[in-house]
Amino acid sequence: MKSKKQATSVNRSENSKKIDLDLDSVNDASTLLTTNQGVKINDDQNSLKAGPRGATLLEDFILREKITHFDHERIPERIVHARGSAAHGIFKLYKTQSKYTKASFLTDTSVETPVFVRFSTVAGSRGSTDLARDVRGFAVKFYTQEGNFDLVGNNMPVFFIQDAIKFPDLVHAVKPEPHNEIPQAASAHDTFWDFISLMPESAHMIMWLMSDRAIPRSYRMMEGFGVHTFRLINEKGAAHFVKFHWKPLLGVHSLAWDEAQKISGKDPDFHRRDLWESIENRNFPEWELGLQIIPEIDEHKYSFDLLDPTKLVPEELVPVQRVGKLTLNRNPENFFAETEQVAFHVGHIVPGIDFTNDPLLQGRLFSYTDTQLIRLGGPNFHEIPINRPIVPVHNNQRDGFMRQTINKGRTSYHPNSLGGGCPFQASMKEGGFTSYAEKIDAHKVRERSKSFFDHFTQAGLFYNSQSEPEKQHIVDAFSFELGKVETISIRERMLGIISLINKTLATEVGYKLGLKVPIPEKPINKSIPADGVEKDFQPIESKPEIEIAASLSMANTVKDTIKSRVIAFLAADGVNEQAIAGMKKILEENGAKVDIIAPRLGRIQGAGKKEILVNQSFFTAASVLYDAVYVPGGDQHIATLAADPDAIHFLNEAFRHCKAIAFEIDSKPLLKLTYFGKKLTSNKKEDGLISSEKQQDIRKEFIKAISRHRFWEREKPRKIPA
Ligand code: HDD
Repeated sequence: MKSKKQATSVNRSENSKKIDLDLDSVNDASTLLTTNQGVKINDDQNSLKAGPRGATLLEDFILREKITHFDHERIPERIVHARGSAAHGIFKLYKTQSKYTKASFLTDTSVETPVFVRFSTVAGSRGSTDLARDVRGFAVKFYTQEGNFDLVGNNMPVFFIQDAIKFPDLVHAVKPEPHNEIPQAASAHDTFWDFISLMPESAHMIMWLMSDRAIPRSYRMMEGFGVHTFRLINEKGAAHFVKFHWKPLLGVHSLAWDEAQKISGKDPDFHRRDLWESIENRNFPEWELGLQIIPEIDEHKYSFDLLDPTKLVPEELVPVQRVGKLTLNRNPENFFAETEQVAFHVGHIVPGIDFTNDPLLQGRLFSYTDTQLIRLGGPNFHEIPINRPIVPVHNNQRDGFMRQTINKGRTSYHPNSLGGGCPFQASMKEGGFTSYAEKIDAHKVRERSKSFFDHFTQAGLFYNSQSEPEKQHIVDAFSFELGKVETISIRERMLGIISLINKTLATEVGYKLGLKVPIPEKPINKSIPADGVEKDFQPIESKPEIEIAASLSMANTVKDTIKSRVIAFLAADGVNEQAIAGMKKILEENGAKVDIIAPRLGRIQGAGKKEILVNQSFFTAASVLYDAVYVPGGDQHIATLAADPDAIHFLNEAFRHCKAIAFEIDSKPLLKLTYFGKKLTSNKKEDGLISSEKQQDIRKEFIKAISRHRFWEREKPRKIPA
């Protein structure tokens, strides 16, 4: 058998062409076609028939096997988070956390823990756009030396609901409406906002969903959150509360909503492609694992309840300690076998980590196994390669659909003597899992703690902590989403809820909807306390510890790198090739990628007669797929682009989406035709527009501008066409 990865030429039949095959895609050295039972197939062209013109015979096991397998190629997609992309990587700890936990991957700095990470949108189906306004799933499977630990989080630190019993309602409301299956991958419709406007506890999460966090630039530029409060347990059995965070080293960056909608048409795989290509180009995505540790004694210290998943712990109150690094360095070999079949579960924990009584978390502990049973067809999904732990599995579970393990011996029960007592229970010393012995002494009730009833304070904190452009984007998002709602009373009710979060926000959204802000309907929390008498609890208002949390605004994120940004160079015949070469070199040295975009593919000829390879044409590219634009000089090239409406549109759109644009002074005749060209004639400096006429070192200035990501202030006044 040839070694893996070795490329070879395989010539199978006399008249077949020689083709290069990567042996990874071939099951073994023999390339003969077989059935799934390994029987070699002699004829894959004709089914077995009673005579050349006769009926097909039921006996044809080869045909039946092939068709049956084909019929079952699709499995039920995930009910939520169906659209996802994933990658392999490693997690490396910086410093032992043994003070807080005994989990080996958080205590032993010599270990590299393999991981598999799946990012996703929530509402859309498998083939939907990556660019929906939506929460992003951020699920990490750590294959630790003590078994698998899954951190099944999102890119937002809070959730819509407080109790898992409402999850089916939430998902039914956000999915396409049941009568006509519209809209796909969008929350902008009546049933979603009907539900949300009646669920005041969703107020905080809705603010995140209406913020730019819901339209990330890249999976690589999102934060991740475990959302719930978990527990860390150390060797001595002492517990600390913990919130898990992922901090992207490239910073947290988003797109403009207009841009996201256009990308949905131009490249709906935008995030998937970005993740894939970054890894192929060895621009490995990186995050630091952050821990917010809270001593047990501080359980009731805050104005919010640590068990309430609609609340976050501001970093300003409890700093995030960065304890290790996650690097994604390998793309999956097979989308279905890995990305689709991976099964995450919040209940996959290892010794040293434990749950809290967060009622959303408690419900999730049931849901994730149950969903894999239907999705992956039975109880043996842990045997699928991507789900297998790297440590051995020994237990007395047997049989069931798709069982892979051939268990040997007579005993499948414990205790036994015939099997020598195997497998044995593991003592704590041997790493056996023991649950944290939390004291419980309570009545059995269907009730919610009153400490869960402040729904608006943190929603307001989030809004107050945003920069002006971020606030404006929230107004726009509400105006878009509620504008798509057909039932006026739902718009009005939601406007009432918004007014409880922030009055100015409600007035601005109301203006865009052409509605007066109503007196809000009193949101009511129904609850039946232990005495059995139904009571309505009014929302409470607690005094927040802080008025503004800088950590909640993306304006304060990392803005000092252009690593992996994609820059468009517009060019045509007669372009100044030195300008192209010089700018390209310095951008690439700083880690960016350059695409030369011209009116046609192939090669263009520079002013000095040098040939330049074109990467994209105006037919295949669009400004929304790029982070910044550069226009080199050259008279003939500028004249060609000035006569091309696609080139002008490209520039206008990049300007509208607040991107950095750099241009050489002789490109003026083209820029004069753009919307922003007028600004060039004035002496006023426009942030993010860099010209060799005004800036001394255009290359250095351009790099600085790209690393700022966007110049959102440019949206004022908001009258930019494109
Ligand atoms: Fe969930 C998938 C994250 C609440 C039930 N969830 C799923 C995935 C992520 C999350 C990232 C995709 C995993 C993957 O890539 O395969 N879910 C969350 C977060 C929640 C949350 C951060 C709140 C803090 N989920 C939640 C509740 C329930 C579920 C309350 C049910 C009671 N979630 C599911 C599920 C899914 C799922 C139906 C669908 C596919 C799957 O599990 O494997 O069981």
